[in-house]
Amino acid sequence: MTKAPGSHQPDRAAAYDMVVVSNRLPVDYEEGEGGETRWKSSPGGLVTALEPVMRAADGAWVGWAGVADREFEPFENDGIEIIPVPLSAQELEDYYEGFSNDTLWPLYHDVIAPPSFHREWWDAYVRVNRRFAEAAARAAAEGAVVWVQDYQLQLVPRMLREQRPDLVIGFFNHIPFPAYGIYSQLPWRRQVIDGLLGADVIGFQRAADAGNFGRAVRRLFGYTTRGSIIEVPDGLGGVRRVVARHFPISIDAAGFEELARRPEIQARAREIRESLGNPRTVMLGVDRLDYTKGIRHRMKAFGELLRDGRIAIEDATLVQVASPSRERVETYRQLRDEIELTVGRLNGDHSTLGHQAIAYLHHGYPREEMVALYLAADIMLVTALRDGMNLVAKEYVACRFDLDGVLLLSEFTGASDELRQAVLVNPHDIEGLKDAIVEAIEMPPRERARRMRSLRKRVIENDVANWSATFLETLTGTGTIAAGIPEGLDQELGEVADAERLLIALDFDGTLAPLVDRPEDARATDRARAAMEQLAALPDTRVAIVSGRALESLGEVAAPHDGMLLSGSHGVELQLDAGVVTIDLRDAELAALSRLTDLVEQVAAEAPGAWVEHKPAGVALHTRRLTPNAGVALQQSARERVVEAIPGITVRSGKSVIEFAVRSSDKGESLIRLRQHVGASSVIYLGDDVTDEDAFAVLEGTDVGVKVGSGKSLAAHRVRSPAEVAELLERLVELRSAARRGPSRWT
Ligand code: GDG
Repeated sequence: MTKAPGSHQPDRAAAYDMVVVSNRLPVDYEEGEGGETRWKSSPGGLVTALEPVMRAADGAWVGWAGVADREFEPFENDGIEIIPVPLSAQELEDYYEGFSNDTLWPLYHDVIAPPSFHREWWDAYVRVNRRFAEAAARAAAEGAVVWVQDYQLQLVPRMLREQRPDLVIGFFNHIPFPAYGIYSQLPWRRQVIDGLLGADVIGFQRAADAGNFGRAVRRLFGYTTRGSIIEVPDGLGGVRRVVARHFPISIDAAGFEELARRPEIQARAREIRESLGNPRTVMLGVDRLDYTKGIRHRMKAFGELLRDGRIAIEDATLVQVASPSRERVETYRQLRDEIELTVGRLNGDHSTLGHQAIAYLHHGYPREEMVALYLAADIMLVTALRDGMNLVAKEYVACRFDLDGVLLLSEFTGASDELRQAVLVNPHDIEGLKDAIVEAIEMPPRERARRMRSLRKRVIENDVANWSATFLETLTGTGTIAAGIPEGLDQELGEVADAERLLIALDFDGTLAPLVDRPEDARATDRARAAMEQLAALPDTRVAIVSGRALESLGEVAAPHDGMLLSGSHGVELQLDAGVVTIDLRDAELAALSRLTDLVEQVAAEAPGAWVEHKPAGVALHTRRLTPNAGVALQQSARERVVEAIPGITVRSGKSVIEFAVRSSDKGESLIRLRQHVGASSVIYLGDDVTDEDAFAVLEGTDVGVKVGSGKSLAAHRVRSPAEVAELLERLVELRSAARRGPSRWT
């Protein structure tokens, strides 16, 4: 390999707090006229999203420069350190074109094309993944966050963790994850999953992808999964909790809209329409030339509509941008031939001298031209047979600030989970597709505007900055939380308020009640109390308080009204409609409890200000009145003494409290029992403490989890403080009352 110098020599001792690892770097290599190295930024959505985070966090990007058999020194580009990883021409063939694009890509897209399995491709995949992992390990500072991108690098998380257990590791899969029946064809199915499980958070596009992944983990490894949590043995007798969840990616919506509002781009859009002969309807497809995109299906539907006379050639043109892609992979060459044959036939059959049926463009275009095309198109055709997300659909919507245009969207795209107001289609159903195209052509302007307004709301709210912030927040637990109820949460509350039977479960201290020095002084805010009473009075609606406090203490501070369900001592005690259910301790547990009580009382006596709370199956040592350092030291000493004296004891740390229990139970188990008791079809859970994570972990499909305050969390939403909790409950009263006017459906 030849070596070329970068634009500057970095300090090799430099270490970065945030490292992104992806197959391709966000810059393209170009050779200057005199043979010198030049770099051109390639401004994709991921770069736009991560740039501010990377600059603020002293970030580095590890990836391949796009040219084989060359080595480049690291260099700085726009405030981000670029660390190129070299690939030989042979590795490019085996790791990238072979294993990534001819094994994994077709397999993960539901075998639309047959995947090829070759052992030498796999060997190259392992080798190259190791090289990326080593480069990232060298670049990362102590405790840094490393975010690995996409299917080409699935082994990197495990390899990184083995070298650098101090790192916080995230992974995001941009393409689908298939059902087990398909995934299991992969000869290296265990190694790939094991590679991914090296991460702390594994992100997918759709909830269905995360579900497929969880099932594969259970089938292949037998690990326990609870909601989005996978319990992975840590090799030391304990478990590491890995989060596998959906984080639907998005685009720089404001950036696209800004381009769309430029007068010169609007002029260009008009020019495009004119050059097509000003047909009544311009239809557009924009895709990498890939067999997953359903380009042939849309052409077939369009061709038949012309043939059957449902569309006249003077009235409609299909513009198809098919940007060149993976041209060295045989399946892609064949696809190009087939598509070009289809375009030729269709144009031959239907075009006239004045009107062309399909304008087929096998080029890449600058983003400005893409935006002009989006503005020129009355109908955007996204007919993918399988697509992780499909950003083109979101880009079209972001550009249509004029509220015109119809998005026709395949239900096999990730985007269709969010963009419900599009005209949704099954691209395999050619008759259905034809009807949908005609429906789109004939859709009245008011209906177009109504749908586009709602689509735009979704794309603008969940833009790519939001996506990366949500992912990183789950990974690291940091981020600032604004006052009030975030838009996305409000929308989900609206949806869940329609549930047939709703359970609203709330933690007490720090959630309903602001934290105070003396636990006996804690009280729920007046607004929260009032809203809870109103909610509990509504049909098909139950309210529960789920606390770590013993039931007795909870009863005193929460002063629950009739009909409220209570869970105390992390689920050891439950107060359901039929009375209090407490677990009975066995003799050995009773003996352990008495020994435990003595020990913890002794520890507490050593530090003035510490106190012990007694619970049915354990004790809690509170250190809130001590200085933070003294509190930590006391908890540590208690932990050591108890664990040594009582084998098998359950230990749980909370905010300024350490708890020991002779019978383990947690808020997750408690929430499951409450859900069953109530027969709830949906659950809302709000909590602020680490012990509430067990409850978030058991939330399902349409449930809503809300973390109060900062800190690492599995909850999909966050609010700032108990004041927002009260506001949220009041909002829920409003939404649920509107949804539940009429007689109770409770049985
Ligand atoms: C993968 C997943 C997931 C295309 N032609 C040109 C051009 N493009 C841009 C589009 C869009 C992007 O390329 C394509 O993104 P998609 O999401 O549609 O599809 P994939 O390339 O398959 O991406 C996909 C995505 O990763 C992100 O996670 O959504 O499901 O398959 O931005 O505008 N851009 C320019 N000229 C072109 O000719 N400038």
